[in-house]
Amino acid sequence: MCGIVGAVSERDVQGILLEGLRRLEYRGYDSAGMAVINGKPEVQRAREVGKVAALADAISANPLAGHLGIAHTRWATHGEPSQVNAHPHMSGDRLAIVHNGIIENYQELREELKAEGFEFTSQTDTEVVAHLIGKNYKAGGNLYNAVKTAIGRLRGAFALAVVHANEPDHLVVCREGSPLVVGVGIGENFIASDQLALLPVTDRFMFLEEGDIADIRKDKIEIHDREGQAVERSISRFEHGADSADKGEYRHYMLKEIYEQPKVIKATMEGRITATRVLEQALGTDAENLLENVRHVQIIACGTSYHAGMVARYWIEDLAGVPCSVEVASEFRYRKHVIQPDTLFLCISQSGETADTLAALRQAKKAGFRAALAICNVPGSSLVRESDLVIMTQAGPEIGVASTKAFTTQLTALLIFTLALARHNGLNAEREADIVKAIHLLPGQVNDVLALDGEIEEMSKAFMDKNHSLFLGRGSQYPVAMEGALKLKEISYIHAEAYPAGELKHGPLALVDSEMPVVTVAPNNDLVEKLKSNLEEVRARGGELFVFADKAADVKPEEGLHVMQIPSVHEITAPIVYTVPLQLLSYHVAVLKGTDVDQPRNLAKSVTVE
Ligand code: HGA
Repeated sequence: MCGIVGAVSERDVQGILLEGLRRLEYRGYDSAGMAVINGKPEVQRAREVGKVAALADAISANPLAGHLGIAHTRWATHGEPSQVNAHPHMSGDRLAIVHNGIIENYQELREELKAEGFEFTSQTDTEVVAHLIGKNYKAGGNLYNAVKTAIGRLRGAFALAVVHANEPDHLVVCREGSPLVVGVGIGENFIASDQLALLPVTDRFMFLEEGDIADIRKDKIEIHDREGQAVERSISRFEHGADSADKGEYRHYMLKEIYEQPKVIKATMEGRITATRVLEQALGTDAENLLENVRHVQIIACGTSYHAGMVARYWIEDLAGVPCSVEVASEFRYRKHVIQPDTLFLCISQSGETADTLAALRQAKKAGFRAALAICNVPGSSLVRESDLVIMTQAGPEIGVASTKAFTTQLTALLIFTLALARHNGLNAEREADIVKAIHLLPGQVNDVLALDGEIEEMSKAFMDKNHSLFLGRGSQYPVAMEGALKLKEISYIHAEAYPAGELKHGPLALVDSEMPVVTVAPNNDLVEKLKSNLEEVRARGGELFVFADKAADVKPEEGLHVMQIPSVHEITAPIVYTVPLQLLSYHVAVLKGTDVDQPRNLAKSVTVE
């Protein structure tokens, strides 16, 4: 997704902006650009399709220099990747703007501005914002007021940074649904989509809140909230290592990555949902067109990503009413298969280089399908390059071999995708709003579960000397049980099997005795009463139960029945929240057993071989 950088300083800002863009490359993008103000009456601008290196070459051939500037890496949502669509966009030759996000009502605004004589040179929604601000500016405002008035008319998700050659000593920025941080310097200040972009110039940051608008000068930062009240946002220091590939304060990468989940789930939803709606175009310029004609979804993945796909099948059939099949890539690619007409081929892979998944995609391309959608964590990977639509998870580098944050961000992305597809298939606005609100609650709810870490560590002692275990779930929690079992196998080497709870009596119940711990996930959905009967079946055979249950599910602890209460969550988002205690359980069992948590025996992170 797009990246924004801006700077106001005594020194020339061009190098700071370019380095910032390089550091945002990981987000994925198709073009890059920069605008700088240097005392001349007009803005200097450079834009190139392709890499930041191409922009750097263009700038070294035609240098831009100045004390105030904004820059951007674009991942197109409105209009193809091209030089004319690349940011910054301008209104006249003095006002320049960079934008991350989507303006939902851009068509209507564009018509209105065209009728007033504004000329458009791009197909982007961003240029509409540029002209809207330009119009307010001409009407006699200053830049700050012009931006403030303009954002009152915008619907969607956006972070904006705006400069005007007549006001060469400040930039005006705002955020609503897309990320933006202010980097605080000494005698200079900065803004960016992500702290990482600014680490060469500062380690002090202010996080703008939704609806904030800020006036950034080299020696002053003024922020107003949505209501127009002047507000202070506290300054925090970037903790070295908190985001980069080092363990920081954590004993293992896996634990660090489990704890990063509230943050990365938030990053994955940012810019893709408003308070009540999914922004379909955040899935790609062609999303609307492609999704309108999807009649079937075929999900292909391996390992943990396969479990994410299995959860998604419940969502897709429930919310969109579209038939969905899920298969592991290594099976799919070696059997004769029938691809239904108008199938969306959905591949999920953390690395985007999983050999079996890529082979399945390439094979399916020959058989024909409507479009390919990738859910992936690595921009520029083969999977991303070879797919028509892409949703990047924003998990950041995942070092632990056993996947944790990649899984929960895949689920977040898959739920957003499902809502977009469901809207084409009759999902009403009220139900969409209900689920989108539940998505917004996820970071806080995952934090609440992380607070149970000490209790889960205590629980893990019961698994230390066991050789086998069962994991049970029903409905969309069955794949969560599968993922829990996979984590325990991978890092503690305890044999773990997952079953849909209703299958117990069809075989695995024969295994249950006091040496077989049985882990169960029990959110409060319409299957909970049935699940409770399954628990009785285990209890009656002397099996020891470890149940992660919603308070309202009313599972009472007793001899041999350990209950960990999970805060109440929406039924649809429950699989994301319930994954986290199972990750922590496996982690603590592995630590107690003294295994190599981050690099379990025989396993590799990115499975690039068949
Ligand atoms: N809608 C704008 C910005 C896209 C964006 O934020 N991508 O991550 C455009 O298409 O240029």
